[in-house]
Amino acid sequence: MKNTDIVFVVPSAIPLLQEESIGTLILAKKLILSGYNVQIVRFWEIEGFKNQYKSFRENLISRILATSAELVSFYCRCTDYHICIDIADGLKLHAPNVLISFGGPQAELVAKETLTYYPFIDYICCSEGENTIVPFMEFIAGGHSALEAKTIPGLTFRNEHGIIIQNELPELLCDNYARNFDYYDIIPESVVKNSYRTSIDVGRGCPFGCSFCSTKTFWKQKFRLRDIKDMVDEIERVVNNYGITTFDFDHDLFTVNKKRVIEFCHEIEKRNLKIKWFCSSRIDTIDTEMIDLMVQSGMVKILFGIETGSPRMQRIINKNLNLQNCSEIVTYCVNRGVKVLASFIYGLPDDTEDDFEQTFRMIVSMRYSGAKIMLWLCGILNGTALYNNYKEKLILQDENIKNRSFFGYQETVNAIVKDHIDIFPQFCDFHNDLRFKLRFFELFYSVWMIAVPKTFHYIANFFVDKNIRFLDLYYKFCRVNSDILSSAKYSDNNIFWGIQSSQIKTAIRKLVDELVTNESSPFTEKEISALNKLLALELKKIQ
Ligand code: B12
Ligand code: SF4
Repeated sequence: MKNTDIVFVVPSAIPLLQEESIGTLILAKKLILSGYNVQIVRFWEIEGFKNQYKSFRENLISRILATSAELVSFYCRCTDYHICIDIADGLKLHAPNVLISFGGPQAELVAKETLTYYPFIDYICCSEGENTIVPFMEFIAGGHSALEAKTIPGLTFRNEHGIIIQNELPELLCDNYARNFDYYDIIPESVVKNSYRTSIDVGRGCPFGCSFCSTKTFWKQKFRLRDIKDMVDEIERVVNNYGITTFDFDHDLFTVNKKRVIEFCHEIEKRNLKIKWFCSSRIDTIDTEMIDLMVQSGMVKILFGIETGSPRMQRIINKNLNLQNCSEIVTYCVNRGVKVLASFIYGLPDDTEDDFEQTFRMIVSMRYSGAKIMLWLCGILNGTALYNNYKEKLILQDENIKNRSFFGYQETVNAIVKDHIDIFPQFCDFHNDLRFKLRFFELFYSVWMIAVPKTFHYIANFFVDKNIRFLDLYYKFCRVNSDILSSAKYSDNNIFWGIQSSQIKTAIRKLVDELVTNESSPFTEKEISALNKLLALELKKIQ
């Protein structure tokens, strides 16, 4: 190829391997092997990133223009979609002849709407690109006529009459797919040098159908696990060439096929690879035999999406986990020395207080079994059943854009969100009494279970014994601390939401005082003294 170049723009926030976009690296390398000139521009490379949006935007546009590329491809996730759109707009203004394409998990889910709303975006590349990236580049290099565009699977484009055409999606890679190339040579050397862990593509697609999940839609619920030998070859190469021995497996559900997971573990052991690895799983696709082998072959961390402790809600969100097995599996992993991340969603549309009480109790019991809890306020994503049911009820608040996006509140960029909330549901809220009441739940969790875990454990055990609702403890916390909570602001790197440690201590103290001094307090004098002792010790440790 002579002059045609492509620039991939990726929203990697930190110069570390685990932030690299593997999909982009694979596509970039494929193009290089086919003779194209490729550059990858990462957000973190650009001055102004994260703190000065306007100069970041200008600098990024200048950086892209300096490459004189014919095609600029943005990797799009929901959280930065408005940013990608805003930058594409500025880019087209500076260089009307540059072609702009969007790819990645968010772009496909709103492909038609995106081309309808934004004339400056030329193409959306849907689905996985391994088999379409080279034909797409050939098409661009050959003069990009709409007639040829029809032949590229997964492409969404405007034809010569301006009508938006969506080609059929490409056939997805087969199960057991292999890759006969390495892409580490196109990652900046400093990124590789400074990283001790990396992500690795081990397969794609989850066969389940949870109502809140958009990855199952993007990967078409087609489960694939990479060829075992090919995967372990890659791991071995990375260990030998770069000295990196910790791997995050990029798969929504690594453990679907027991036989092949076992095969993988044996292969790692056979080659005597001393690695540490992390994967995502479901409680009902794993058993103790698998866990033993996984631990032997280096698994040190595992994520279980449990979402809700209510069997009723398990059915409603179509997760359908048998909750009886949850604590057993989590405890087994913890006892084997594995770090367990147990993920829960709160503020789900159909959650009742009874449902949430069950979730709350499960969170507490898992936390004290040794799992690390991940809490997510239910967000609504395109491509989900939840979106289909709630799209008419979405409400946008500036505060939400701020909380959930890379750059905080930006007047101009947020106008993009406000104009078309149908493609930005993740920034929206919906009316729901319980969800509103639970708006301080993450803060409560951090304050109690992280800052004073022993005190909380004491109270929790007491509540279980006396059959008192955990939720009432949370409500009480909110009531006695309404002054502090009203000033709480979400802050990215502060688990306490911008509240000062002196306020945290006061908030904790106030609740305990309320619990023990109240006339109807269920605690005896002896229990109060034990509780105060514990609390005093833990409060001392808060800086
Ligand atoms: C690893 C990972 C990360 C890594 C690195 C991500 C990265 N730079 O790629 C880290 C940990 C940094 C990360 C962060 C986040 N992530 Co993430 N992440 C993933 C994960 C698990 C794997 C991504 C991956 O490598 N997939 C495998 C590769 C091969 O696929 P791919 O990247 O999609 O690329 C293929 C296609 O998209 C396509 N393609 C892409 N570009 C192009 C371009 C062209 C021209 C063509 C033809 C094709 C094409 O072809 C590629 C090859 O097949 C996915 C889940 C998943 N299973 O995909 C979530 C996922 C992408 N993440 C997601 C989210 C929401 C986030 C966060 C916003 C989470 C959060 N709330 O903080 C943050 C972002 C942080 C921020 N502040 O913005 C969501 C996105 C949802 C959406 N609708 O957009 C996903 C889908 C998970 C989910 N919850 O559903 N993430
Ligand atoms: S949430 Fe997990 S189990 Fe459910 S569909 Fe998504 S990836 Fe699959």
